[in-house]
Amino acid sequence: MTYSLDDTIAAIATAPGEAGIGIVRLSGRETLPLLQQMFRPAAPAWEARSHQMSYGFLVDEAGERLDEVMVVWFQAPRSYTCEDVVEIHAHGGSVAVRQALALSLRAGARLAEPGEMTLRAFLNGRLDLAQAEAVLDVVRARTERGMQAAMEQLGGTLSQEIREARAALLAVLAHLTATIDFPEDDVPPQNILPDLLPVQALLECLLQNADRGILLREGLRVAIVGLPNVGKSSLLNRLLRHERAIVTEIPGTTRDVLEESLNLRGIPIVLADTAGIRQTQDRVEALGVERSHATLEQANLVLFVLDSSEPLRPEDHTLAAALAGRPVIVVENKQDVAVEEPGEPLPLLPEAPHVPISAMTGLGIDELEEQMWQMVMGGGATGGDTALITNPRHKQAIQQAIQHIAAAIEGAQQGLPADFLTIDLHAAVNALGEITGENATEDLLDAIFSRFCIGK
Ligand SMILES: Nc1nc2c(ncn2[C@@H]2O[C@H](COP(=O)(O)OP(=O)(O)O)[C@@H](O)[C@H]2O)c(=O)[nH]1
Ligand SMILES: [Mg+2]
Repeated sequence: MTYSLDDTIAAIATAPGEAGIGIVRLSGRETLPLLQQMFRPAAPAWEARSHQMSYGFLVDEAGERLDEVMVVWFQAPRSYTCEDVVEIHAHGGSVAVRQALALSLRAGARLAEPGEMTLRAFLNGRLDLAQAEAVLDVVRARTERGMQAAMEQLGGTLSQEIREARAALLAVLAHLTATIDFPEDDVPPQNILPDLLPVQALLECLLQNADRGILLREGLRVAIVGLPNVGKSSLLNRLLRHERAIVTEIPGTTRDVLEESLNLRGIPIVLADTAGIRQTQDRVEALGVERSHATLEQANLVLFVLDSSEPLRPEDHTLAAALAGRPVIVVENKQDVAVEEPGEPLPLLPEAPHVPISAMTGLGIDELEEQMWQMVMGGGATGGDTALITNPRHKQAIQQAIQHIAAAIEGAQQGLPADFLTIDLHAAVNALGEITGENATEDLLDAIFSRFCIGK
C-alpha cells in the first residue's frame, strides 16, 4: 500500500450490479479541477459549492455526454478523508459507474487501493485506528447489535478509554524518568501504585467483556449433532423458521453439512445441521459422517440432539463421551411422544443443560434459544459502563498492556529501581498505542486496511 497523500485517488464506492445509482468517489488535492474537467453543470451560472449537490452531465474529452449525474464536492477538511472529496452519483449498473471511474483515471486520478480512503482519514487524523477498524465492522455487521457495537467504537468510546489509560501511564513514566534524569533535583520518590492500579482495573474490565464483544462481531458456530433420525434437521428448520433441510423418517437422510445463518438476539450465528453420526456401509453417508466430525471440531457450541421417544442407544453414550467438557446443550427432542414423564433429564452429560423440546410442535424452542443465549453471553450484559471490545487484535493488545503493568507493579513492590519500571511501562504504553494507532507499524496498517473493500 502506498502512504503518499499526494495523488488524487478514485474508486467506485457502491456495490457492483444493477442499482438505482452508483457512486464514484475521488479524494485528494486535484479533485476539484478534475471534476471541472469532467462535469458539465446544467445550470449555466454554476459554481462549485461545498456540501451541495449539483445536477449535470459527465462528458468525455471530446465533450460527448456519457451520463446524467449529480455531483457533490466536500471541501477539505470537512470530508470523509479530510481532503477535498468529490462524489459522482451516476446511474447504477456496471457500465455507467465504470465509465465515470475510467474518465476520472484518464483525467489524472489514480485507482485507490482497498481501504485507502479510510487510511487517508486515519493519516490525516480524522479517525484513529480503532475507529478506522470500526468503519469496516459497520460495513460488515451482520446483526443490529453488532452494528451498534461498531457504531460505538466508531464514535470513539473505546479510543477515549484507551487514550485515558495511556495518558495515565505516560504521566507515571514522566515522573519516573524525572527521578532517573535528575536524581540530584530531589524529585520525591513517588509511590506509583495508586496511579497504576486504576489503569489496570479499567483494562481488566475491558478484557472481561471482550469475548462477548468479539462474538457480536465475528459470530458463533453452532453444530447440531446426534444419531440419525433424532430430529436434527427438524430442529434446524425450527430455529430458522423455514423448511431448509429435508426431513424424512428414513435414517441417514442428511448426508452433507448444511450451514445457515441465524440471528440469535443480535448474535450472528452459523448453524450447521450434520449427518447423523453412525457406522454405515453407504459411502456417501460415511463421507457425510466424516464431515459431521469436522464440523463438530470447529463448533463454539454444540446442540446434542436425543430422541426421547426411544431408549438411549450405546452410540448416544459414545457421542456424549466425545462431547464431555465442551460447551454443549443436550436437546431432548420428540417430547410430544416422549416415553418418560417429563422432569427427569436423560442420564447423559449431567453437567450440561438439558432442554426438552419438540421440533415437530415447536414446544421448548424459546427455552432452547434462551439457553443458547445464556451459554454464549454467560448471563452477563454486554456494554455497560465500559466500551465493548469486539476485535481480537484489541483484546490481545490489552492483555499485553495488563501483563506489562502487572510486571511494573510487582517491580515497584520489590523496590526495583525506576529505570527497570520504565521498561515495562513503555511496553504497556506501546501496546495501548497499537489499538489507537499511535504505535502502529506499517505492517499492521497494511494488514488492517487491505481487508477493506476498494472505495472505502
Ligand atoms: N413426533 C416427533 N417426530 C419428530 C420430531 N422431530 C423430528 N421428528 C421426526 O423424526 C424423523 C427424523 O427427523 P429428521 O429431522 O430428519 O432427523 P435427523 O435425521 O436427525 O435430521 C422425521 O420423520 C421427523 O418428522 C418431534 O419433535 N416429534
Ligand atoms: Mg437430518
